[in-house]
Amino acid sequence: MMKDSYKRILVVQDISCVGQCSLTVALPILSACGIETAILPSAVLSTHTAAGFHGFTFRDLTNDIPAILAHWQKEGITFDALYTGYLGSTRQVEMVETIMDTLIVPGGVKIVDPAMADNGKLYVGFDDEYVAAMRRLCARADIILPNITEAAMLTGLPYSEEQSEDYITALLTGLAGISSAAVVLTGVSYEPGVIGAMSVKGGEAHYYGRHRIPQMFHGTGDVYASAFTGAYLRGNSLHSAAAVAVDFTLAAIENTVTDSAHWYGVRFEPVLSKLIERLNEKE
Ligand code: PXL
Repeated sequence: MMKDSYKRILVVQDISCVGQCSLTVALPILSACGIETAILPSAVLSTHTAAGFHGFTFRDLTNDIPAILAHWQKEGITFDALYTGYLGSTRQVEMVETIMDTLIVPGGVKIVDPAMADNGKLYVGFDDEYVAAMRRLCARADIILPNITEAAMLTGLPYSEEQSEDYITALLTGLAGISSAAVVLTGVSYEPGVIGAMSVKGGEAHYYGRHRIPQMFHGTGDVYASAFTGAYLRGNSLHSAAAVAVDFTLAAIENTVTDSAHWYGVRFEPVLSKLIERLNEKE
């Protein structure tokens, strides 16, 4: 890899100590992609909040963030890119806006995964106020990575399990109304047995789908967003990074289906080498 392609990204999301999501996924994937990764943990949880674990702990780190940002500013620390995911509070969303204004180099890409909902429902702990704040954050991003549920909530359209081309077009039109960001819409399935991502930039839309594994897995949104971010920062176009991330997420799922005891996340680590090889091939 050429030295000047080495980038430092700031990732803002929670530490779910156990459960293969958020920072325990983003850090290894971005490191594998050859990107220096700095973190701002939004909260510390004993596990993720999804079904399966019970009675998770939640330490909101919102009050620690102003002093951390002030220190970084004093040190003159800046970042080439920003990637945000699950945030701990509505107030944190506003703090991320401050980060966008003060700590990201001019021209640095700002990627927002509005990680807050799936399967038609908000994650435990989020409310309409958080959705409204996330809508404002998406308006300030360069690239947003919603799933279908998040796109419906951001645009105020009803959530539909039926995904006609008209419905996807309506979601994309709605998103264009709230943000001029490029969009990678995940979980798009136009025909049974095929699922993938629709990437849209400057009026040009690409769909990339692969065979669907008929089972739900937790944490795949974070695996997808992290692989997308890594591939994009390594110089792939939006459409190509969206496809690289579909293939990587599918490989991680395929590496998990055979292990029925592994219900809480996907076993992505053993397939990281495939992602590394794929990114190296292109250079
Ligand atoms: O994968 C998204 C995510 C991130 N962080 C926490 C979560 C979830 C999804 O449920 O609970 C804490």
